[in-house]
Amino acid sequence: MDIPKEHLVDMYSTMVRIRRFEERIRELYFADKLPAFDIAAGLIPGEMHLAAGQEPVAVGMRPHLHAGDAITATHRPHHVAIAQGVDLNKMAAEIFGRETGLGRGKGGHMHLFSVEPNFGCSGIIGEGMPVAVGAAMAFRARGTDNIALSYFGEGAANQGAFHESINLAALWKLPVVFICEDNAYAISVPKASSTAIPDNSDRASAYGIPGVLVSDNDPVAVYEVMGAAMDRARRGDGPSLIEI
Ligand SMILES: Cc1ncc(C[n+]2csc(CCOP(=O)(O)OP(=O)(O)O)c2C)c(N)n1
Repeated sequence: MDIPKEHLVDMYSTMVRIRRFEERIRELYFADKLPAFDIAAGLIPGEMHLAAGQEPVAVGMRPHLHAGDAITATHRPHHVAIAQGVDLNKMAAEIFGRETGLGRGKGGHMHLFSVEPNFGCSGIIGEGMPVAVGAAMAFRARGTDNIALSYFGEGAANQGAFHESINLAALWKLPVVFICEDNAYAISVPKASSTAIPDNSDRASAYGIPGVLVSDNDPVAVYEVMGAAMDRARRGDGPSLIEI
């Protein structure tokens, strides 16, 4: 596939921006928490979920995104938020619990909400899927060509919200793309001990929608697969399920 050079540069530079941002967050997160790990201590009290290695999953959609598209992400949200263009300073302020943060410092790193661009995430596993379906319904009702993207972990694919959201989106041919980020573990639970089949993308056929597996974390492959799924949703042909 011929990919415009500016798309490759954009994806690469965004992956570097994500990695740099998260490396710095990691350093500052551990400040004053060690030697005996104290989760309540330091500049960022509480949990921290970073996405090192998952940058390609986030950046592949960027060149296909339109202004006004909605994205929902997970408790591991920074890479997707940065890839959509959420304000880095307000996002960092939120992570540090500052009044100048996206949610006035009340939400912390798992609860980043932005109106422009249209982004949300949650510490509740599977929460973003029905929200994306709702956004897609709103886009259809308003007659826009906007679409919704819903990112979730492979652990979330065993939630009831996964079935309910994909079934309804498929039935009503809503403009949504469901993206399962398979990092092999639901925090500490191996995929093979929680999921009956190896690939969640195979579950798509149960809902009558396309299911695509990107098995090698390659940003160019993600770009191609996301482009096709996002075009399909924008044309009104309904949702897709992609596992990366
Ligand atoms: C509804 C709900 N149940 C349980 C939890 C506790 N929990 C937090 S992270 C996690 C595993 C998530 O795994 P996955 O979706 O694969 O994402 P990953 O952390 O691997 O990126 C669980 C069960 C939660 N946050 N929400």
